[in-house]
Amino acid sequence: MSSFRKNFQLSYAQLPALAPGGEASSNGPMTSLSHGRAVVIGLLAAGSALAAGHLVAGFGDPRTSPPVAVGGAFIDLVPPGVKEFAVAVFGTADKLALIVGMALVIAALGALAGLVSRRSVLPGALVIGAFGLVGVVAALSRPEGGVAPALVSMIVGVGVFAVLHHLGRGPAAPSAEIERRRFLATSGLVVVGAGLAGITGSSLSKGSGVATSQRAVAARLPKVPAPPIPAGADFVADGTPSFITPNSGFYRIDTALVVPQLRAEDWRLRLHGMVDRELDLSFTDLINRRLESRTITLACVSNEVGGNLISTANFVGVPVRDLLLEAGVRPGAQQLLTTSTDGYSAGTPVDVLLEPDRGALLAFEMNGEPLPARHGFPVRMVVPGLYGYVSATKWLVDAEVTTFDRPAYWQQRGWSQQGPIKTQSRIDRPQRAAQIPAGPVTVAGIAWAQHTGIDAVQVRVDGGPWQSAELATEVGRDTWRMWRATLELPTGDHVVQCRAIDRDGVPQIEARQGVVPDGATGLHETTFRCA
Ligand SMILES: Nc1nc2c(c(=O)[nH]1)N[C@H]1C(S)=C(S)[C@@H](COP(=O)(O)O)O[C@H]1N2
Ligand SMILES: [Mo]
Repeated sequence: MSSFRKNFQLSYAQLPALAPGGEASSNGPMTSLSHGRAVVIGLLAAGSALAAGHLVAGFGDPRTSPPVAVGGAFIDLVPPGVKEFAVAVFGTADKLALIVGMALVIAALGALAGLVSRRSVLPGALVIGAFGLVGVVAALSRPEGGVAPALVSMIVGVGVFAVLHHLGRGPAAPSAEIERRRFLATSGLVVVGAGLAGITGSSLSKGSGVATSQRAVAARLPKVPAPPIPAGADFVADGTPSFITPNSGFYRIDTALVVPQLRAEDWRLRLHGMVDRELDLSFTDLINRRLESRTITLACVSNEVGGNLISTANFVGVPVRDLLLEAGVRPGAQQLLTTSTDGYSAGTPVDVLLEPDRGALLAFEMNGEPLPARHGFPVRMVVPGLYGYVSATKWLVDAEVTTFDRPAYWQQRGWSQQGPIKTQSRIDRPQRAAQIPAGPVTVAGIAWAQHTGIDAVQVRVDGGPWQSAELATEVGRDTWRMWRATLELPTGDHVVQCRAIDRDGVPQIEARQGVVPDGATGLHETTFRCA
């Protein structure tokens, strides 16, 4: 029998001798814990459980780290409304909010485990064990599998709790001082050990080879010239974004709590389902095919009117149409169901992908670099004119031609099957609640109607007549278009609204609608003050 088990049993066996409600005292061995000590013990047990699981996950798949697996399961299980709410409140910081929330819950559970265990080790050990079990169940439910980290977490959590609990109740120490030092020293060791385990786990996870793989890909990127961006394509000096969004500033939306790590060398894609010939491609096969370079403005269906979930980049990749034609799509096929390595999926209408001039790509290059890990390395899909949720699968590993009765991730949660991007416009300057001098005021922003193009943007002040804005040089119909207008404004509060009109002469929808189920509509407006 290990000494740990012996200690555990010893402390437990002495329980009946306890005086009820007794506080920790130095001379009576095995009395009850002070509240402070109980909380410290619970927190340390929870902390070392997480650190140990994280360490084990670092040797394998970082996504099996217990809080990551639990967070991932949580994201997939919550009702869609909650996720909507989280994105609305926290925006792209929704993941950070979830992590902070989980840290608070874990700390509270740790403290609770200590507090219910002031006399006997059992209740707290059960709380920690149950909590560990949640981790195991979450790990089992994840596509990446791997329960070892969660099991180790549970065992270490319960073990550390039992050991500290035993020491914390002052077993047979010659004096209060010695007892106190022994407890502090052990707690200190636990903190250092957990810290080291956590840091080692994190650095192991980072070294999973994706950075190396990206460097190798960068060295053999085929040279496909990007379409030139004409001068005057943006009005940065007037407050619009730059025409091309740098990769570091490109908006990010996905359900992955930890960025999936997939090496180009390990990547394979099977195109199968309702096709005449299945295709099975390696990364090398992919980049050796006919390639296209396209500048595309990607937008998220969760973008509120005036929101910033929209960005533009130049992508290089293989035309999806080429692959579908080579595979031979069978009659009756409706969607291409693309799946990512973390189990996310999107369904893209096959007829859209087969349009000769659609320009859908399996992209591996973004603004001259291999795809950043956050944006889907090594391969993702991009389809001009469709919201990301129905088209832009990142960390792509499978593509199945099928029918619409196989709902993809967001369709299972009530979002629309078809996701064409709605014509929209946004005011970037003046900023909301700005104070600016009266007189000539330049209003500037962006407008988009991907795959149709923007024909005009109009602005209106304080409900007056619509006036034409000046458009920046057009780059293409698949990208946003910047606009500006200089207005003569007297002192006082003003409301400016903007409205985009697409290449077919159709103005954007003015009626307000939220983002569910197929994208927001309504006019963006900004209120500011001229002095
Ligand atoms: N694997 C995966 N791909 C995904 C998603 C996801 O959650 N997981 N989200 C989609 C959504 S909703 C959008 S808007 C785009 C965003 O791409 P970006 O993060 O590169 O801007 O990715 C799409 N591809
Ligand atoms: Mo999205």
